[in-house]
Amino acid sequence: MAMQREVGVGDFVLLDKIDLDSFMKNLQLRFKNGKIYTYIGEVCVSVNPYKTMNIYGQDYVEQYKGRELFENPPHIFAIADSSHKVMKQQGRDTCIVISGESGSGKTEASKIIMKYIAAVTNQDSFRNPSGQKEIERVKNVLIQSNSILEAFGNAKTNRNDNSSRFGKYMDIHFDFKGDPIGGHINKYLLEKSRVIHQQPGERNFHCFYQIFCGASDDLLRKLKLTRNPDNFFYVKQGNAAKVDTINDRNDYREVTNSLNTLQFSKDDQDTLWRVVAAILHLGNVEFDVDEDKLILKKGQSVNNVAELLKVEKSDLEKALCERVIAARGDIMRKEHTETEASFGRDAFAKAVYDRLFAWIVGKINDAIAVDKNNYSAQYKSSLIGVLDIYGFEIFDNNSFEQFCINYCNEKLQQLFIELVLKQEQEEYNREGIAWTNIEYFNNQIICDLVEAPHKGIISIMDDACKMTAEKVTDELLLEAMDKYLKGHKHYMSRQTKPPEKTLRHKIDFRVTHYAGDVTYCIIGFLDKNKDTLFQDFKRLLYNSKDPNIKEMWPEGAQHISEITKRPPTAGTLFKNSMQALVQNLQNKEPHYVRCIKPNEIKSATAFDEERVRHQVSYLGLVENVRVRRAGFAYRQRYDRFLKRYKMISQFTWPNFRSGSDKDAVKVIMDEKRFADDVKYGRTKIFIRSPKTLFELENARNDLIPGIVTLIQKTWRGFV
Ligand code: AD9
Ligand code: MG
Repeated sequence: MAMQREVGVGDFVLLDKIDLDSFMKNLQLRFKNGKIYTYIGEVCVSVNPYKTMNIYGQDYVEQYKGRELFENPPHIFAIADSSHKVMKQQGRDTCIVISGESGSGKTEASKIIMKYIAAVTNQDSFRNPSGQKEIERVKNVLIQSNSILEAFGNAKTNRNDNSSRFGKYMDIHFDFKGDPIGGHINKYLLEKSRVIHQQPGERNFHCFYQIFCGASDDLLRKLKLTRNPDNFFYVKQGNAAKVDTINDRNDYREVTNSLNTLQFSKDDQDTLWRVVAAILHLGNVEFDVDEDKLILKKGQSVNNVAELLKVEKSDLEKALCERVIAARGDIMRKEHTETEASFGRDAFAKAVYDRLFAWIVGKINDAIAVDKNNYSAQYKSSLIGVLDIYGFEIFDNNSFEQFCINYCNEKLQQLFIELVLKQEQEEYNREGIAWTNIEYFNNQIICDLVEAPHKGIISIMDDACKMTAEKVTDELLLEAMDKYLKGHKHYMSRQTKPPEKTLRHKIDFRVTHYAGDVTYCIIGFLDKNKDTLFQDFKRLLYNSKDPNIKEMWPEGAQHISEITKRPPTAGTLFKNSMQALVQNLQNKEPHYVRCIKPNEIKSATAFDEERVRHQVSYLGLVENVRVRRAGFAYRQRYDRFLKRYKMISQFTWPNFRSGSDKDAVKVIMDEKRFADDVKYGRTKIFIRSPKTLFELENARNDLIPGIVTLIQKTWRGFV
């Protein structure tokens, strides 16, 4: 036990005192000792080590495979194993929800989980070598899909060098033996504004830099690029093309390998890099006004874009400088102002990238889909869902994207509260154990502030977007928000009282999120919510001679006069996707990994107490421990309990006398005088104090050497 004290307790429920200070002390002690994982019951708290840990090798896989949580020191492998075990043994769909702020280690955790699942499956299929080969292929493509998705969906931000700029939910399907047979990825709102703009110190998506560093001279020539990203406006604004922790050249090679493995044909890969290069050239297209007429500035960029996208140059020029509109039945051409033209070009670049990303995910899904030839449509496979989203973030400038990302984190926090509490409550009810409620902050109020019909921020934004463009501005949107949300405990702007000095008049509003205050600048919200792309661009791409590009833009076939319905806004689409996601997760047995970022400087040793304390608080981890304990530090099924502790009573060891498992457990606990500290549920024993558990463990440990000797003697008798 002394040993255990030095590195802290492996499960926070075993702490003598449950408060934030004791929690922090334990977490810090463990971090300093290289123990990055600690449980709260079945929830795994993980602290980003910011260094390579030697704890994910085959030896560790063997140690955790098929074991119960309490049999080994805390590890994310145990969570993955538990999820896999439940799925395999009970045929239930499970999910692993990984949450935590930006840079806390979610994406790494999701990859570790996938590798673990790959390592423990398909080990005994020697009787069916062809099946085994197929499973190996599936495992390989599932893992390799990561490098492609990260190249196109991750970027360096000021909080994380490899920050996920899209949400990812991946289902892995398993056959009845528990071996993976395929998967499916759902992606959520890619932060496409990054394509055209980056804050100082940040980069565009990784793929843009990989191409400069990794592509062959020949390919670069075809793409009309030189090795220097500084010539391209869309990738140079952050002034951070080189990142110490990133090797773009190697990553390019890895992505190419993965593309090959995932059966992206030569033509597909050709399209992919051509579109990326076209976006780069598009960023250098500039406009001018000559005698009141909008013109394109001279240069090669437009030619390059047209050639790379395989569209007619004259069509591209037209789409950049004017648009076709339908007004009261008449079709007219309207020349852009310079501002409209720049806006149109940027919207075009963002949309092209967004569609490219969606196309890539679609192709990955084709490659990882369950093979219909091997498994019929009726085949009932079980699955594990792994959720890795963008973490809560606060920057110097926060816009619509941060608003969506932080709302997504609110939804997940809400799910955590609901499921963790609901599960506990249900368990106590099911087992017939009396239950008292624990106080905690319920962030439903913030979810409502964002998503409620009529009076939520998204709904107010949508109403503003329905007005004609000339009438409504971002400032007016803010006024409308103030009108509806004035006095809301989690909302504030300068118009609300008392005046808040740090907010800029008429352009800022603040949301008090569960994880802290975030000030959003309203400028750009309306445009980003409307997410308009002129039909001319859609038609242009639909007419591309590249069949892949054409396939990405099916709605380009529509004529402007046929478009009657306003498409749903970006905010509403995101809200709907979040609600669907939560519903999906609710139907699965959840497992949780709660990631914590130990410091802001990516250090392997620094433990920034204030920052960690803040995260522990807003994640509600101490409340989680309290709920988990709710007077009961430990609960276990009677049969499992007996398996572990039967040797401490002569009633059950060496021979079980008579009666049910529950009766036997009662006899043990009475004998050891623990009766006052336990409650007997229908199928489980609930133990109140961790001390009782320690004493049970000690009693067991004291006996084990004797038992080993006994067994050895018995065996010697045999040989
Ligand atoms: V974001 O919300 O996508 O911005 P994540 O996903 O939470 O964020 P990520 O997994 O990308 O964070 O981790 C950030 C960095 O921390 C990684 O690039 C690694 O350098 C480092 N990290 C995280 N977890 C581990 C780990 N288990 N072992 C070693 C780690 N390094
Ligand atoms: Mg991530």
